[in-house]
Amino acid sequence: MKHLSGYAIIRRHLRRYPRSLRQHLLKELNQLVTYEPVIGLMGKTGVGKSSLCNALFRSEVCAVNAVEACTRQPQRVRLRFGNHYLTLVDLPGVGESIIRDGEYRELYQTLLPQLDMVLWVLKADDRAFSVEEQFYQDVFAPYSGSLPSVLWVINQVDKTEPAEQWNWSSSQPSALQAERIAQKLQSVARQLGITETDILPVSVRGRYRLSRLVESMITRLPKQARSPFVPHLHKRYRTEMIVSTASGSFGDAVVDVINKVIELAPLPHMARTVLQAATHSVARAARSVWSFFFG
Ligand SMILES: Nc1nc2c(ncn2[C@@H]2O[C@H](COP(=O)(O)OP(=O)(O)O)[C@@H](O)[C@H]2O)c(=O)[nH]1
Ligand SMILES: [Mg+2]
Repeated sequence: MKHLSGYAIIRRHLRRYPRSLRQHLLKELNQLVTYEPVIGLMGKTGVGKSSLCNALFRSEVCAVNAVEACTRQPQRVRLRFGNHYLTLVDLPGVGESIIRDGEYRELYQTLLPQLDMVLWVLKADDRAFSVEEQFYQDVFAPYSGSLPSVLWVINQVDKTEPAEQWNWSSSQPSALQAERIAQKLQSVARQLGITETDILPVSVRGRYRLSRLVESMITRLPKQARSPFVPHLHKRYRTEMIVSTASGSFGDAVVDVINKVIELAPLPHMARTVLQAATHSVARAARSVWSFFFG
């Protein structure tokens, strides 16, 4: 129902458009609204991937095809909220004791292009990340395509020594812990050859910097994936920043779609100019009905 009102408002803005063009536009718009983001999860067993997803997402988990035991195929979980879907792919390989040379390269060659982004989760109390480093160098670095954005998450920073100093009531590390977390970040960046801005220290159990994580995720997601990502978040993470980033990107995507459709349509020059001039009012309408679709 909510979606219908959103479409009704947009349809009204499109009433001067030629019929065929209007239908084409509504179809493209529907694709923007129903786009299903796909997020890859990397990280050894026990780092907290499942805990993190449970902390961020409110959606119910949909049934997925039963996965055979011992499969090397990625495990997929599909989340649904209303008409919105989000797929989480648990990526296999990292942390397995024996990785035969090149075993995963081919699999990732087909997997990586399907992903909108990758969350690569590490554990703060791990001393070194040689397994991750090796996997990253062997599988991600040789990938011949444009890599999806990778956001590195150092989870469980509440365990940073002296662990008893963690302040559970304010969800904050002590000054000493904070200093060591910053050092950890630097050493991870150095070891993996990545920039510190791509690494985020969090604690799922300590509810530490999860909002920051969600904000980093939304700016790393491709534009068309941002709005459909939002309905799956718990309410506390649907902040003003998240909503304005997502709705702004939705408006941009609508402008792109309108321009593309007008460009392709067989229209007299005059009509094209008139429609192009109206693009921004349609995009403004699209932004204003954002909450009908994604709120
Ligand atoms: N101390 C602490 N424990 C955590 C944190 N996040 C997850 N855990 C625990 O780590 C264990 C493994 O978590 P899980 O989500 O199953 O990891 P996964 O194998 O990566 O999916 C569980 O016992 C969690 O309760 C955290 O931030 N701090
Ligand atoms: Mg798990």
